[in-house]
Amino acid sequence: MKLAKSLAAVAAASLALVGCSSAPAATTPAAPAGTSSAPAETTSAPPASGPLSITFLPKNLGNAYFDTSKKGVEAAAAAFGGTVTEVGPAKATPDAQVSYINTATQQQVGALIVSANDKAAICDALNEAKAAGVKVVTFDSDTNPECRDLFVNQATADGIAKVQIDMIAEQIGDAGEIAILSAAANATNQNAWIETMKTELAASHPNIKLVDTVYGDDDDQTSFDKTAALLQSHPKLKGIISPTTVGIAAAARYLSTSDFKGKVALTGLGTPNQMREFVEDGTVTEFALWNPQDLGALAAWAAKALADGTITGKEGDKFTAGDLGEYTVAADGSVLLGEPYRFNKENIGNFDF
Ligand code: RAM
Repeated sequence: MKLAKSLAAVAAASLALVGCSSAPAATTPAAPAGTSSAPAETTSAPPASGPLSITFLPKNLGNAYFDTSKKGVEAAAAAFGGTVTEVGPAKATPDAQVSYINTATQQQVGALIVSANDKAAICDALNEAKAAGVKVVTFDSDTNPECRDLFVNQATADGIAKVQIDMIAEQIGDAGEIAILSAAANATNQNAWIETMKTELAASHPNIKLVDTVYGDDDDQTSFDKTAALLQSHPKLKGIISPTTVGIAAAARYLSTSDFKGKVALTGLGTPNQMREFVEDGTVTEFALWNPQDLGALAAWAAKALADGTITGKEGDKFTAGDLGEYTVAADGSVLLGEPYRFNKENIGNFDF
């Protein structure tokens, strides 16, 4: 059921992306977008006045996944009357985001929406931003919880780990050597998923052996080269899991013209647009993701609710995220988008992101 719901939501959003309007597939009736809620009772928080200015800070620029997330942030901001500026480093290194955070603080923006390259390295800068009244929403890749007001999570670590282990197990007959091609070595999200994947392997797949984990730094060329190196150093490799949209696309490109095509399985997390040709040419059978546009939109609505004082980020706080419906803040100040969804040759044609 969840998958069906998720499919509808992803398909609806992708239709929106190509410009067709469609009925929202959200699970709950959407509240009218842009209704300004009653101002928060007078507290020490700075009052919300004027349109919300948002600084959007991805791990790095030039990643299609974050380009799609940004569309969601912009669509939400257009609905509630806010502005969005994207800034970000060229490389996804631990402290490369600090200077952008400091600038946003100096500019006294209303909110910062950030996917963290490191859970601790940007904390001082974020705490200064918060002290200056900027609402800090992490999305996609979190910091330590005390450094932000809210984390907008794409799916549970358990769900993301399990879908990837299930897919590789199905694709290699539940036995043999596998490796992981990850993003940057400090990425909070990938590291959490990798830990959970190891637990899942140990618990349920005694005949699959994880022989290596390498890091492509969410850089296309580095990921491509690391794929070649993995295949060289592990001649018995039966499969690769790449839990990053940059990594899986680069690995697929390498495999597609190599002798390993069809012999070494590749799965993980990818965007349908980047993976389509490799599903169609038989390099990849199945991979997974959530909808990055919805994730961006949810982060923007969360920032708006924080700025308005509708929520403070504590467990049980509720807010409406436009057409996506109502969300409740869980423990650790996180908000969950949904479940990962699997893409394969039967359904990939329905998606455009
Ligand atoms: C890359 C980034 C991002 C991650 C996706 C799956 O685009 O590493 O943080 O969530 O892959």
